[in-house]
Amino acid sequence: MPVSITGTGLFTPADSISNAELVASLAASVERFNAANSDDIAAGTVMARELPDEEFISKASGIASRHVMEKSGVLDPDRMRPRLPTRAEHELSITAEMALPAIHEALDQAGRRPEEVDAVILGASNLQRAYPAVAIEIQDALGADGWAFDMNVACSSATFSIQNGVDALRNGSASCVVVVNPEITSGHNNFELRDHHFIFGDACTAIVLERTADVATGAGGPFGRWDVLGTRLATQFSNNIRNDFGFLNSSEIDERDPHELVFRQNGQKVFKEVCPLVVEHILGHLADHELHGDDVRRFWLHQANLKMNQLIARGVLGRVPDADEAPVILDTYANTSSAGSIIAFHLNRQDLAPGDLGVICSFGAGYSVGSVITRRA
Ligand code: CO8
Repeated sequence: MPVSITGTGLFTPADSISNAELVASLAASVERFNAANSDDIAAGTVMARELPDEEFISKASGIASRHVMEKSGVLDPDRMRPRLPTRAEHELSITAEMALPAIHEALDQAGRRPEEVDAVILGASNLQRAYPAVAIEIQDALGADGWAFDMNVACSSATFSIQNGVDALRNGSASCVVVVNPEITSGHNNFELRDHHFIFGDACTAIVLERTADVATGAGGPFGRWDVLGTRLATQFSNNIRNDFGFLNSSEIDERDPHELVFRQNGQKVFKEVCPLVVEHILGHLADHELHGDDVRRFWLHQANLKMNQLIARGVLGRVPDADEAPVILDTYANTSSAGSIIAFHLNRQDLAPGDLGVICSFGAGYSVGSVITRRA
């Protein structure tokens, strides 16, 4: 049963932080930390923190700036994390708030009213709370019926939630699915260490999925209707990207280092291990559809690192792709976790012609890889 993407939406937070601003705040924080711990550092019981470098960030990652939900707290050397007002139960949660404009934009493109939605799948690395699911709160705010749930497969959450949506449409358990990926990565990034502080940014994307036979006339408008030819997911366990924040923290006997309760990674290992995994995944998925890399007009890849994307696209195409073949948005958004590949799709598909093929691909912690092969109708 054919399924189509009929709309996409994007919420971008107003606050943006340049590499220069980020490096200045971390440098001040590192100097204060090292001065406050000088005796322990001299005794070898505490590790001195190292100073960040602006040039390193742009060369190693391709990131120039990132959006965040709240900038002043992140840049305060005495805080180094966002300053978000606590909300009462009757107020809309902050992740639902960033999701709604993205969803409304996607529904407008699809030519659907909010009350026509009958499934909301929220996929994100950084779920706001244990329960009730934020997806259910969003369903309520939309005035939608049906069902809703939250899921987390780290940076691959968008493609994994798309496959869930496609499956629901195919098996008849929904008729108009919204997939939404609100990522406040700034709440779980480690802004205190130079290895991690530059990597992430905040954003939210939304996608509307429907059975092709049910699509509204003119759906997609100038962005077109995108038929889903196939989805494929894969996982392989690794501790190289890890965050031990969870519901058992307060019951654990040994107190954890706070840096274990936020994002951490062995970036070089991730780079080396994930790139070949993704290349093999995309080639295998294309081969199952009797397609090759050269048949694909555009790749909307997860946006973690520019060199990583070039290496992956080179593995699939056999040559370095240009920005038209594999668009880059991480220069101004950084790694927005699950939202990244969808931001690339949202901002870079209008110019393609009917019949053009594209691949959305996300990858990250788990490890996890997901791909969606899609064709403009
Ligand atoms: N300034 C100056 N020096 C630095 C800095 C900095 N900011 N950062 C690191 N260095 C130093 C290191 O300390 C190291 O020094 P030394 O050689 O003395 O030990 C040196 O520079 C080289 O460091 P690296 O080897 O780490 O540098 P790389 O060239 O590997 O680049 C990257 C680092 C950019 C992180 C790169 O490894 C990379 O992009 N890897 C891929 C990572 C990736 O894709 N990860 C996926 C994560 S996303 C995910 O799935 C989880 C979702 C969770 C979302 C949660 C949000 C919070």
